[in-house]
Amino acid sequence: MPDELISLTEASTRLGVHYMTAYRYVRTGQLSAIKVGGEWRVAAADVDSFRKGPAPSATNGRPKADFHKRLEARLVIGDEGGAWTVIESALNAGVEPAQIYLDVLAPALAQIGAEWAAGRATIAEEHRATAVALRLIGRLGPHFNRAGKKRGTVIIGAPSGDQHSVPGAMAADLLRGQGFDVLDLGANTPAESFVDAARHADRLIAVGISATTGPNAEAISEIISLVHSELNCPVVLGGHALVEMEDPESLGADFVTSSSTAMMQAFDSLAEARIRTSS
Ligand code: B12
Repeated sequence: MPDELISLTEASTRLGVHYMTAYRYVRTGQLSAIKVGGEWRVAAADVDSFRKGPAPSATNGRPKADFHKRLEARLVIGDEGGAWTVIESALNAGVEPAQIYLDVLAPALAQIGAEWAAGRATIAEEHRATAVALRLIGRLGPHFNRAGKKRGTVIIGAPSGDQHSVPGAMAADLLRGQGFDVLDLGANTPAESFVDAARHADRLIAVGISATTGPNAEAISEIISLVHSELNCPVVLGGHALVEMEDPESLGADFVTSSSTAMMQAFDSLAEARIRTSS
C-alpha cells in the first residue's frame, strides 16, 4: 500500500511543534518530504518515527548526527537551499570543511550511485543531485583558502571520456586546504591540455589524474606518458576507478592511490622533494 502523505501543517500538529519548526525539520533534511503541487508533503509513517525520535548512538548516548543521510535526501530532490542548510548545520556542529567532503558529501553521493546501480534511482536524479553538489562545492570552496605563500601548483583533471568532475573538484579543495595552488581542469580533459596547463604553472609540483570511469586505461596512460616525456613532472593517479582496475600501477604513474589521505601524503612528499632539489 502506498505511504499516506500528509501536509506540513498536519505533520506539525502530529509532532506537537510550530509549523515553522516542522518546516525547518524538512529543510535541514531531518524529516523527508516531497513537493506536490508546490506544497511539502510528508509520509505519515515518517512523522510517526520522527516523533518516536532517533535511536541513541552506542558511543555517547546522544543522537548520532546523520548529516550524509539528510544531505542525500535533499540532493535527490534537487533542493539546493535545504542541502546548504544541512551543510551549515554540520559546520555549526563543528564538522571541519574537509570532513564535510569526506564524511558527508562523498557518502551521500556514493549512496546515490549505489541506488542508481540497484535500479532504485534514475539517471535524472543522479544528474539533479550532481548539479546541487557542484553548487555546494562552489559555496564550500572558500573555506579551504589558506593565507600565506603557496607551496606550489598542482594540476588536476579527469581523463578524456570521463565525465566525473565532482571528485576532482573535491580533491582540488582538499589540496588547497593543504596550501597548494590548484588548477582544476574538470572532466573529460585531453592529455595535451594537462601538459599545456602544467607548462604555464608557477612552481609546478605534480599532475594529478582523477579517474572515476572504470575502463579508461588508454586515456590515462596517454596523459602519464605525455606529462613524463614533455615536462619530466611526477604524476599522481587517483580516484574511484582504481578500486575496480586490475593493475593501475602498470599505467606508469609515480603515485597511485584512491584514498584522500594517501593523496595528501603523496603531494606533501612531492612538495618536500621539490624544496630539497631547489635549495
Ligand atoms: C555523480 C556521478 C556521476 C555524474 C558525474 C557528474 C560530475 N560532474 O561529476 C554523472 C551523472 C554525469 C555520471 C555519469 C556516469 N557514471 Co557516475 N557516478 C556519480 C557518483 C554518484 C558520484 C561520484 C562522486 O562525485 N563521488 C564523490 C567523490 C568525492 O568520491 P571519489 O570519487 O571517491 O573521490 C575521492 C577519492 O577517490 C579521491 N580522489 C578523487 N580524485 C582524485 C585524484 C587524485 C590524483 C587522487 C590521488 C585522489 C583522488 O578524493 C576524493 C575525495 O575523497 C558515483 C557513485 C560513487 N560511488 O562515487 C557514480 C559512479 C562513479 N558512476 C558510475 C557510472 C557507471 C557512470 C556512468 C557510466 C553511467 C551513469 N551512472 O550515468 C556514466 C559515465 C559517464 C562517463 N563517461 O564518465 C559508476 C562507476 C563504476 C566504474 N568504476 O566504472 C559509479 C561508481 C556508480 C555505481 N555505483 O555504479 N556519474
